[in-house]
Amino acid sequence: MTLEVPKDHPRYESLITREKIIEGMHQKIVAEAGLIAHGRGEAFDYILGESTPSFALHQEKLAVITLLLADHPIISINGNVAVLCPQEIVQLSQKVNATLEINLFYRTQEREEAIERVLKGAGAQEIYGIDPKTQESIPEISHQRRIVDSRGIALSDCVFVPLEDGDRTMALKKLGKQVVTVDLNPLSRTSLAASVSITNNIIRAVAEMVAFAEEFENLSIQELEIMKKQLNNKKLLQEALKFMSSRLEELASEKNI
Ligand code: PTJ
Repeated sequence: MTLEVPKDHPRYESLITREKIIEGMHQKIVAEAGLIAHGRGEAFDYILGESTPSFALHQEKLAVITLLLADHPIISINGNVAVLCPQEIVQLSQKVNATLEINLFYRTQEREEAIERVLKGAGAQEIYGIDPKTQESIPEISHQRRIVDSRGIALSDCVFVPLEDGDRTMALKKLGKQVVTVDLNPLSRTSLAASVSITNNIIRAVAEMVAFAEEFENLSIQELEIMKKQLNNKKLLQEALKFMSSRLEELASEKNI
């Protein structure tokens, strides 16, 4: 760790997370642009109040149900995700029966190997996306993320793509796949285009998704379908924006400033 963060610092958790991202960049896990993405996420988390509102719990439930109902779910991993919640994302993959696939925007072999080590260290058994023999290209995407695993994203009917750029979300949707995402910015192109958007910090979201997956593991397909019908992605995304806007109103009131 590059900075010794005092335990009594009022921003302790946030500073520790920031240090993890910086350290992850030095270890070639996180892309340089991952630091910029993290800062953008932090700003939205501030507006959210750095805790999980009830609408986000509903979004997470919908995401878990969608993954549980999928025939071939895949969880796409990038550098930020690998550093922020490695154990939780591996647990989630086991609970919803989804294989992990490393898929990078700023793709290098060094980064792929570093991320593979992190995931294996967190307990992952099988990891797609790193074997050149099983790679293929999605023509709808022009950048590095077009390279996917023929056993994984290429085949899947549902892809969980946390902290994603908008292009791939739209391309995956065009290919008929369901896309689940976590993005603190409810107005990002990914949040707007995904089949299920979670407006929450990935650190809280994935831990809460693991708990939902445990709660739902013995439910039948019919029971899951009934719960799914009661949750509406578009309405929940609207709730996210309304929540943020009313929190800003409240923070701007006389009693707070
Ligand atoms: O590891 P790579 O090479 O695949 O690159 C990963 C990044 C994140 C750099 C790449 O996907 C990228 O450039 O993403 P964007 O377009 O910056 O989008 C990242 C989104 O994630 C932004 O909308 C942020 O608000 C959001 N975000 C950042 N940190 C968090 C977050 N959302 C949830 N939790 C976070 N901790």
